[in-house]
Amino acid sequence: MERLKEKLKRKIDEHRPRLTRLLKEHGNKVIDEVTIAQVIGGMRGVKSLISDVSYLDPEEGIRFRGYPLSEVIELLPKPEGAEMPFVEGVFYLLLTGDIPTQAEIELVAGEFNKRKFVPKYVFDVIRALPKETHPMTMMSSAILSMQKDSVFYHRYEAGMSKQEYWDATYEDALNLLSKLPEIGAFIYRYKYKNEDFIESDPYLDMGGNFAHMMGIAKPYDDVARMHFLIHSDHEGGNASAHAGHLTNSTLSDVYYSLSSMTNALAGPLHGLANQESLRFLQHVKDELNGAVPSEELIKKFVWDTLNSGQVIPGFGHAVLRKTDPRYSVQRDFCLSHMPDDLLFKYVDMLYKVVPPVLQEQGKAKNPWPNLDAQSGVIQWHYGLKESDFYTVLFAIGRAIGVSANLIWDRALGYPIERPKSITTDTLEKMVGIE
Ligand code: NMX
Ligand code: MLT
Repeated sequence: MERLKEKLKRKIDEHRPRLTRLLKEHGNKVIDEVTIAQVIGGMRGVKSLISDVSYLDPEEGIRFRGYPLSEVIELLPKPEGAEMPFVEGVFYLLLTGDIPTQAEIELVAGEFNKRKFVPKYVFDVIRALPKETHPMTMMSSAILSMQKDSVFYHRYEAGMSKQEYWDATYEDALNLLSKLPEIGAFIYRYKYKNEDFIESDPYLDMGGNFAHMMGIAKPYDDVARMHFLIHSDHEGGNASAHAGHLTNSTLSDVYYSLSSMTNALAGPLHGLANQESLRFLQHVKDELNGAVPSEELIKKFVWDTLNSGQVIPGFGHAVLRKTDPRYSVQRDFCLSHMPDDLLFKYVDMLYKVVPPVLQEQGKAKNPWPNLDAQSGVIQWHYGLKESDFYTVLFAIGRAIGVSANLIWDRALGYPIERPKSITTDTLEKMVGIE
């Protein structure tokens, strides 16, 4: 059986000539135009990045290596008795484009297992922060603290050839990915569970072990697998993936890059929307004294929020123009595992009420829910009530896709990212404003 790194090397060797040909024969072809609205408006929709790991279609949603989410869940091997696939298999698919066999997953799981020991100094860094520090700051600091162990950094210092960049990045990615669930669980038990830590279990898969270290019973192992899977990748332009890619493009290593990724994810318009969404739901529930929600009351609440100048967290998207399939996967899970959960009834009522209200308001280009509108309620149901921890779960998942991208970025030798900025004066001159 071909090992993951051997397979990757073969695929890299096969892919490189495709880029060489595109550059040599078609390098000057125009594929997009940029308007002033796009320059001022956060580069929305400008085709200026390349990633083969996943692609986001506005109507259909995300495809991992060409597979829609429903097929990813169906085709990837699962632990015995589980509904959701091995997280290790998600990494394998994103990295290679192939659906792994059970045996191939076991090899990857073995690789993760032997690298997952977290040095004590990392926990000391977390402990050195005030306990009220946001868990995302703890996560990012913990990641950054391990930078001194970067294989890429040390090999670069020793004069590594460009041809080896991807290999060193691969080593860093596996070393770091294997530790993230351990660090996440540590932060959780440190911050909210009186430092009552639970030892990692070397015989469990990544999702199963995370549930075990969090101290949450089944089916939370499947919740963890589903969560890491659906959050792993969303093509190259989203803020966290882009922040990771940009940092790595300077040949900063995976530690610096995933810390950047984590920092970008910590904003309320991006990953932190899962925390905000749960808080919004709780707020509505409190206002309604925990009653079963009525359409009229929720509608009034949504309008009040909009009229006070706030966004409805968990709704809208920069690219998607329909309900996020990642929302639907989670909704299906709720319908089969927790249909009577009161907070889920609120979520479902928001699904009914918010899109028409946003349409009537006429600002949001996409009135439909994104994945953040559904994720918190599942965590809440299984006892994870500390909503400020939710984005750490997003970060562990997102690191899988970003790492796969970084390895390919270095394999294909993508250069330092450096778009051009222009001044308002220049724009005004361009359009003839005196
Ligand atoms: N509630 C209220 N207003 C909204 C919403 C919303 N959910 N979504 C968009 N708008 C507004 C937006 O603020 C903007 O207003 P203004 O012109 O006053 O600046 C206007 O509609 C146009 O925005 P769009 O072009 O539709 O959205 P954009 O691409 O700029 O931003 C989001 C996309 C996702 C940042 C935006 O929809 C949003 O703020 N949603 C709520 C926060 C959220 O759920 N974020 C998570 C996204 C997924 N993720 O995990 O990253
Ligand atoms: C993501 O998963 O990164 C979000 O849906 C945001 C995006 O794609 O822009």
